[in-house]
Amino acid sequence: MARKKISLIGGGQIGGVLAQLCALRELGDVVLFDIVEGLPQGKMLDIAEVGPVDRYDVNLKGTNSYEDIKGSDVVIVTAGLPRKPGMSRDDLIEVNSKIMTSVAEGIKAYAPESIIIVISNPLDAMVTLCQKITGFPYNRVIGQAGVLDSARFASFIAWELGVSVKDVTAMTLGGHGDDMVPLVRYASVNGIPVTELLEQKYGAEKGKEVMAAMVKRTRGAGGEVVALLKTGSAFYSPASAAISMAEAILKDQKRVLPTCCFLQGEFGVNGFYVGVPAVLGEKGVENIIQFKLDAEEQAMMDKSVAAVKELVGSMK
Ligand code: TXD
Repeated sequence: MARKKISLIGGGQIGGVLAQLCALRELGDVVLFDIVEGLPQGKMLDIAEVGPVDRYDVNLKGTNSYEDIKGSDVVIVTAGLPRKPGMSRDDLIEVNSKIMTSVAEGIKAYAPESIIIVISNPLDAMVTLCQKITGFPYNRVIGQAGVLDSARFASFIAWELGVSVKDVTAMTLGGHGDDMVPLVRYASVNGIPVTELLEQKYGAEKGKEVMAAMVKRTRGAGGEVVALLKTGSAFYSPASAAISMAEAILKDQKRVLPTCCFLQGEFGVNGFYVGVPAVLGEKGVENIIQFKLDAEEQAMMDKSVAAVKELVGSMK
């Protein structure tokens, strides 16, 4: 069986980690594209040369030519500038829209059958623009934000309760912004509601305060890393998050993962990309999982969707 092919558009901080993770997991042959001469070629040579140690048999190629992405099954896009301290994700929209336009044109021309996972920020706007320019079906253009935001929420819960991260499930909905919706009611430790465990540990009121603090930290987690790094934003975590989505597609795993999908009525949203739980398989988004939100969750979701609509509306 022929190996799958993954192309990574953007060979910066996240792109380099994506390339190494693809190799380590032997997901397929990997092409790393960037506009900077030598950058993708150098990173791919570096990863390739340690193959005997990390024991992966995949072809790794760095390039400055879109020609090389031909035949890609999955394309992951990180091209774009990251935030600096004090910047919001939305501050990137103008410069990254220009970059995304050229990237989407390149993918449309050379990998018209691929499934695209967008990472570039502001995510909800960039995935919208990517789909518009490529004209690909909505199920083949998705965004990565929710897997990362949900992982952050789950980590904070695991650290607070002193349990393994392997046993916490937690999910966020909505946009990849300060209004994202960490779903408190559905957070669990092997099915046991986190709210119940917090109440046992702290009592009802304090338990609610501790949860509220974790929700707040989840919403601000990207900014917390940016403030510490000072030179850019998180890159290990978004790379791993995107790889979990790529792997679900490449191996047709039918994973249910929080995914920035184009909604056509789901959760009362029509015509916008928003983070929701989706079944990811060989066709990309194969189903969107819907479920009832309570009044408080619906209000938060509406607020987050309104922020997405405003952001997308601000794109020229
Ligand atoms: O989870 C998420 N969705 C977010 C995404 C989490 C963290 C960071 N998020 C965003 O990803 C971040 O705000 C940026 O918009 C992207 C990429 O972040 P990264 O940290 O990888 O940025 P770098 O290191 O600056 O890399 C960007 C690369 C760089 O090498 C540029 O030369 C390249 O993009 N670039 C281009 N590649 C192709 N085509 C064009 N036009 C282009 N312009 C720049």
